[in-house]
Amino acid sequence: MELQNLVDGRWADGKGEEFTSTNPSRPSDVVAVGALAGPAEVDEAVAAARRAQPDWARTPHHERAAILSRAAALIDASADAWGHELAAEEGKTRAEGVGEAQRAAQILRYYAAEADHETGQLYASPRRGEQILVTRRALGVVGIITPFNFPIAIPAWKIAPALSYGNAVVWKPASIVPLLAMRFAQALHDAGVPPGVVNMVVADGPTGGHLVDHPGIHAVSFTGSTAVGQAIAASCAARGVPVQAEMGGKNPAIVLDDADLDLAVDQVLLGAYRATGQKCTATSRLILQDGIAEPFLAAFARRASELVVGDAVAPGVQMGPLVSAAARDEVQRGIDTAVRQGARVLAGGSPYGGALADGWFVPPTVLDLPSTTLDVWRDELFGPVVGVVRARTAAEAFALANDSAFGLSASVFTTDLGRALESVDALDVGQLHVNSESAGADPHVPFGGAKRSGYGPKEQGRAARDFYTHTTTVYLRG
Ligand code: UN1
Repeated sequence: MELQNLVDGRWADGKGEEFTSTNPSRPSDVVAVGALAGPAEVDEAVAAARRAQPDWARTPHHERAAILSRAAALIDASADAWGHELAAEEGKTRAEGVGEAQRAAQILRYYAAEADHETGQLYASPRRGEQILVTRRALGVVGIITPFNFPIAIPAWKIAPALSYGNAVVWKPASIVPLLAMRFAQALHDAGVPPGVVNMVVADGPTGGHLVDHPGIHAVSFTGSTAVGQAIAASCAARGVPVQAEMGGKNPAIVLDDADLDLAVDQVLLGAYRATGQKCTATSRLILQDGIAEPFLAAFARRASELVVGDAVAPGVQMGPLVSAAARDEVQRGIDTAVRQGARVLAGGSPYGGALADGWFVPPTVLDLPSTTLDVWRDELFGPVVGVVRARTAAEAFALANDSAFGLSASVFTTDLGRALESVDALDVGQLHVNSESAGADPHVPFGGAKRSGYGPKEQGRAARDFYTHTTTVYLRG
């Protein structure tokens, strides 16, 4: 597949550096090849978006919604094919890829339905003959920067609300997954998004910086690493540009001594190892209350070792590779450092030999930690690695969970409603899953993190409307 960019409704070759995306399960297989976009194309895209946006905002919301619904139908119809391509380019399993495509369609339908909802409020006025009306308007042109790990769902949950509420978009997807980005942009284009309303530039980080710093941009939405998110937030804040940054996580799963053991094992496996642990919401810290710790760990380590790891597109495979050689090396280094610092390997831990040695695979890994001072307990490691500590009481478990720079998501496993409610009070996180895995997000409710996991307004649901619009308060007299 030839890598191209969509600017002002036209597909064109990039003018930047040559780039090849490959299949992380079989890195000699090329997925897409071409030239990246550079700053000049970002300038063209921003100019096109600025030209197109006023008319898009004046287009009746129901017409914009109909386009989003058409895009959803196109994606649903392609979900199987896209799921396969996603697995081949990104490394999550085919089933997860299909699920992600369907999720993108669901998100588009949610924001299409926004056309049927109220858009403002009417207040009484203290003055005779006056009403006060609060209306919403689009921000203008939004710069959108998305990560590799959800190449269509995360773009959908940023681009769909941006478009539904009347904004135009310049989108820079992660350059490592350009094929799925092109598929998504093409679906929007085919559904009837007018030229210039959605522009996609596949580019490297510095060109992304050019987009963030562009004077023509009215807001920025970013998902990715904490370091990049904080730099983007600082740059936007300095210029007074609204910004939302969804960043890293170090998400705990707490298993209390009254938990349903089988359920907890099943769910923590999903949270830790689906998508090869490459989710900001993945479980990477396991806090086990004394009493349940040993039976839980025995079952969990065995099940982790039994997961079927292999080519992400192959039937029956439960975990694919990491996205790149660099990602694989970083995760393996993190495991090796943990072992040097005293961690005991209960599952995984060492690189694969044999057929899997050629791809970017790391085994599902469980590390029993001597203390919470280890790097693997503190720093995000974007991969299938879980560190385990024990707690005497529920209160101690909650305190260990909160002792983190991050606050994205957490799981608590208990059959005691009182303890579940205690966890709601205790845990400083954006998403709390009681008796379910730490990942997952529905389109109609807020998503985002506390502390270093998030900056600015949250995403999705009403929160998305609040971010992608601002209010005009109209003092109305006849
Ligand atoms: C999910 O848990 O299904 O980049 C979504 C991420 C998050 C999205 C997680 N922003 O992993």
